[in-house]
Amino acid sequence: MATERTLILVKPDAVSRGLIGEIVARIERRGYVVSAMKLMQLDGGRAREHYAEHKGKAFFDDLVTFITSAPLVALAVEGEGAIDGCRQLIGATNPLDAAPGSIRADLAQTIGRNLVHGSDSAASAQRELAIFFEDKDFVSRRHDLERWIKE
Ligand code: DAT
Ligand code: MG
Repeated sequence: MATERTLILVKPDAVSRGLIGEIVARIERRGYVVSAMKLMQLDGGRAREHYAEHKGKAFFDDLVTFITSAPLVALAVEGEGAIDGCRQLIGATNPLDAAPGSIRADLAQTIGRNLVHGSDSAASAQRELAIFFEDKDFVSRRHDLERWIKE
């Protein structure tokens, strides 16, 4: 296991529903730390880049329209195994398949409005973080992580 950095998006539906705090709180309660955070409205170009793996799928255009429709919050989140750990906190893509206690099971109803994005691998995290953040946007949370994690 190693400290990892992942991209989390509090998507427009979650921002609109006033769930920024609820979602960030769940991530922080797990012990992960936020090392960059931006409230922004995504442009189409960056949306298509972010969701490039889904290009050509039936839901792609709706996905891009939705993710650019209103503000979202992009976060860089760090911790031991944070990539898979955040996916676990978020839950399965379809809220009806998500484990009880996960964000999507507790707070969402449909796959098209499932509130949160989390990178699914180290390669995805690196690629996606670069779409939302520059190197200068990150702060060091190393001391906080070292204080709270023990193998
Ligand atoms: P995840 O967000 O769990 O990584 P994904 O990468 O497969 O899921 O898809 C990205 C987003 O696209 C997902 O959060 C919601 C939307 N989506 C995926 N499959 C869909 C479908 N069958 N119908 C409508 N939207 C879908
Ligand atoms: Mg995905």
